[in-house]
Amino acid sequence: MTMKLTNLQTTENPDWCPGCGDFGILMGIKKALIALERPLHETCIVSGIGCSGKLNHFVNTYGFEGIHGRALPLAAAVHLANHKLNVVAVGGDGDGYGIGMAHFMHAMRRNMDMTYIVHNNQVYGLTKGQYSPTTEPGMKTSSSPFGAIETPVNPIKLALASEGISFIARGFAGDIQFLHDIILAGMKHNGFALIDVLQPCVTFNKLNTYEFFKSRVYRLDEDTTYDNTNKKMAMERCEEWDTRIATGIFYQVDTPTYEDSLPAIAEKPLVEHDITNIDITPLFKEFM
Ligand SMILES: Cc1ncc(C[n+]2csc(CCOP(=O)(O)OP(=O)(O)O)c2C)c(N)n1
Ligand code: SF4
Repeated sequence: MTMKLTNLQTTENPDWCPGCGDFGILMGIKKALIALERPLHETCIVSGIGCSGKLNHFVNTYGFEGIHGRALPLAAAVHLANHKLNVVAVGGDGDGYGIGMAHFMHAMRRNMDMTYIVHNNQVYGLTKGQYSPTTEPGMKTSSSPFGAIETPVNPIKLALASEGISFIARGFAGDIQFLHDIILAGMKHNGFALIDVLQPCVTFNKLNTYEFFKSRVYRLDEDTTYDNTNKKMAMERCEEWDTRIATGIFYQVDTPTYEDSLPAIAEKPLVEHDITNIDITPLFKEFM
């Protein structure tokens, strides 16, 4: 039986502001899950804290809302316990590129098979619009009343500079069909897939609006000269911002994953190991 959007509905309804880009990301994820054609109990969506962090309440899969900045280590734990699952981590730019930055760097170099979707609205949404690591210089927010003075993080550039990561993409919450294609490709990819999503925060970011992005975004897959195995080309495209902004898969390669080198899970996932005859009392004695 083909899955429908109604199968993904939960008893909770989003309390995001009307028009928030999070709705587009939610729909992109739901459509990708339908196209993936895997039973819903095989997906786990792990989140941090933020407006974005509530997303897993609204999708009828397994889910875990963790703590701010810690979506990736939690997702890694879920994945290592059962690496056959479709593990998706979600969070904001504050969550992933600020407080969770160290986890982001290490997750990329480990290349575990999971998908990381960042709702990049360039502000801290939930806590009322303070500037974030991706806020544009000069933007006035409650915590930068004279304009943000820091150089913003370019997540795509940072990912390209990291060794290990094998899938790097950018989507736009205002182009749900293409976002769905990118998310589906990320879920199908064997390795760590970063999907940075341009997500308008209609309440606190009056600069990076739908109009701002609509007049700039273009799709890399419509450019026949673009080669997404070429890092140098990707580096050039991710520098664009002022007049045009690339969306799509910047970089994708097939490289070994972290779990490929773990003998303990070579035969079957950790959760399927028989632990009935394992005595952990000596371990307790050692540590307690
Ligand atoms: C350790 C910790 N520090 C700070 C907070 C307060 N806090 C909650 S969400 C948030 C930022 C939210 O911004 P972002 O991660 O970009 O997500 P968004 O709400 O924009 O989706 C902060 C600072 C917290 N919950 N825990
Ligand atoms: S504050 Fe911004 S990010 Fe949060 S729900 Fe409202 S529009 Fe969306």
